[in-house]
Amino acid sequence: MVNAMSAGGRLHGRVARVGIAIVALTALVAMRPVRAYEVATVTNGGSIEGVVTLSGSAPATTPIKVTKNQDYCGQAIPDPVYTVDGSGGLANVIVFLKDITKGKAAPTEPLALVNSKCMFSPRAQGAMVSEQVKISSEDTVLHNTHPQNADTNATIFNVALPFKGFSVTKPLPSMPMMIKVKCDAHEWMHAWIMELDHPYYATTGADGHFTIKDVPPGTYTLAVWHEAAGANTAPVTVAAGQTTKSKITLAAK
Ligand SMILES: [Cu+2]
Repeated sequence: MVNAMSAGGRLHGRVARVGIAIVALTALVAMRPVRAYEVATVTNGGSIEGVVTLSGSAPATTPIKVTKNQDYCGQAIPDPVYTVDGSGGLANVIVFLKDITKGKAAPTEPLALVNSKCMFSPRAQGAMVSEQVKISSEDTVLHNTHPQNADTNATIFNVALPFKGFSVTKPLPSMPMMIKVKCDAHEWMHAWIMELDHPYYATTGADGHFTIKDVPPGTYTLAVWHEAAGANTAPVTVAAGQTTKSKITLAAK
C-alpha cells in the first residue's frame, strides 16, 4: 500500500482499512483447499437470499475531492465506500460460497466494468477465473482501466478508454485472486473484482440484499467481503428447491 505513505490523513485511514480487508480476504482464500471446480447440471437446486448489514453506524465520510477534469467530473464526488441504507443494508459487498466444488457453469455474459461519471461501476463484483470482462466508458474524458493483483500489485492489463462509447473486452487471469482496479488518470477511481474458481457469488445491492441461485443441496460456508468493513462468514444449508434466508453483519472499521 505505497500510496498510504504519501496520502493525507483521511485517505491514509481508508487505505489502511482496505489493507486490512485484503489481508482478511487473503486468509479466506488461503483456507480453501486446492482442487478443481467441476461443472455439472444442477437439478432442483436451492437459492440463498440474504442481507448484509453494517453493525453500528457507518463512519462519517467526506466527498472525494476531484483533482483533475473538474470541468467534466465536477468538484467533488460522494464517497461510495460505506453505502448503507436506512435499515443498515450495506451495498457493494461480495458474497460467495467458500467450499463448493461442483455445480452450475460460468455465466455466459461477460462481466461489465463501466467508467461512468468519473467512477467505476460496479464498485465490487465477483467473477469466475478466466472470465471475459467488457470495459467501457460513458465519459468524454480519458480514463484507463488498470487492474492489479491486490496482493502483489502485479498489473493484469492496462487499457486506455479515450472517448465515450469506447469498449475493450479482456480475459481475467486463470487463477483465483482479488483484483483491485484503478484509473491512473483519476486516483480516486477504484473497483474490486473477486475472482473465484466457481460461479456462486453475488454482490449486495443498495439495500444490502443478495441472491445466489442454482445451489446444489448441501451445507456450505457463506462468506462476505467488503473493501473497508472486511470479511465474515456464516454456515448455510441449502435444501433442494428451497430458498434459504441468510443474514450476515459486518462491523465498520
Ligand atoms: Cu479515470
